[in-house]
Amino acid sequence: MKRILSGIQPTGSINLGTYLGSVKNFVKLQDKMPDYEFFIFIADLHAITIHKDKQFLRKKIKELAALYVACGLDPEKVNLFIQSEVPAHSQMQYILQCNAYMGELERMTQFKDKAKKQEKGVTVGLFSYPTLMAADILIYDPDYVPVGKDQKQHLELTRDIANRVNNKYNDIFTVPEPLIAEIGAKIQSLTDPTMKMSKSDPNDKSRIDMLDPENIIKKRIKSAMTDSIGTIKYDPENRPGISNLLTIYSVITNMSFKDIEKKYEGIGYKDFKEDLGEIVYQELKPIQERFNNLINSEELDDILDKGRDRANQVASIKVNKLMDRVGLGRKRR
Ligand code: ATP
Ligand code: LTN
Repeated sequence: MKRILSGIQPTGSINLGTYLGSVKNFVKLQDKMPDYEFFIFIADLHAITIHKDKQFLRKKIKELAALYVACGLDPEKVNLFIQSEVPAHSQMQYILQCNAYMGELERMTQFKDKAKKQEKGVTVGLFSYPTLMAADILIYDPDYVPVGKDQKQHLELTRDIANRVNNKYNDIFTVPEPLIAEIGAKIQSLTDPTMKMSKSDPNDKSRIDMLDPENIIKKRIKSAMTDSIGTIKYDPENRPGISNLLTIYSVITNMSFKDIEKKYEGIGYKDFKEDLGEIVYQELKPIQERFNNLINSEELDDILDKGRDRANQVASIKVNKLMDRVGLGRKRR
């Protein structure tokens, strides 16, 4: 059976950018591609590449799990699991590190951006992060990996490593394709529309979190940065602010930019923003209700147990196979 795999780091509260650029897309794919086996995980090992408080990390892992399900991922169709509960990810990472070069990792723009922000020094984990991501992926032989645009470079590196290991060890990996949504692959910050909406942005006003209450959701949209032109027109190069709001509108309603522009001809930002605030709130409200029912439920633990068991089953076979090809230990029987 063909496979699709992706993951998100539990580094903070999930925001509208991650939801529209990533989770909503997983849900669409799960329904559109019933012939594929899905693996969607919580990348907690990735989260500790930059120090996290223990209580905070535990809380965010659980929250992300509940949000996945609340957003519509169906545990009957998707294996949902926590990365650190599948030891093969770390084992596989080590072997891949021995097939990746310092120069390749030094070129990663996410590493360069994040390294700049570290006051207490850059960990080796942050540097080698893309090899863990390659391990996450290659273990499961997925055909497709749905991600936002910012992960494209990591996917390209994963493909390079896969090809290199395939040449050395007799075609052991499927070389995966990224699946990047045409619209919504990059939702920008509400306060600086030239930057992506990110959970690690210190300015809370830059984003809408999935669990934000109605008044905050509407306030954030109302105060989102636009320009002084005043017309509702999609033009990301010259008018990133209003274009970002149009993107959010379009991904949620499935309306094309042209249709939205037509609907708001002669109407100003104030009314448009009021409508958009309501649209975002109506999208998030049922998700928040489901989240509240799930977060402390046994059901959630059962889902994660089942996902972990299936992931371990697939992953341990793969890592043992690679260890045999490399010549590690004694031949496995
Ligand atoms: P951090 O800020 O901690 O680096 P992040 O929010 O940038 O985290 P993740 O939560 O790990 O990143 O991203 C999960 C998925 O969501 C990835 O596929 C990523 O490409 C996508 N994503 C994250 N932010 C956005 C955004 N603003 N627009 C579209 N997709 C996004
Ligand atoms: N690096 C990704 C999260 C991530 C991931 C993965 C995505 C870790 N492992 C494997 C897809 C496949 C991020 O920061 N968004």
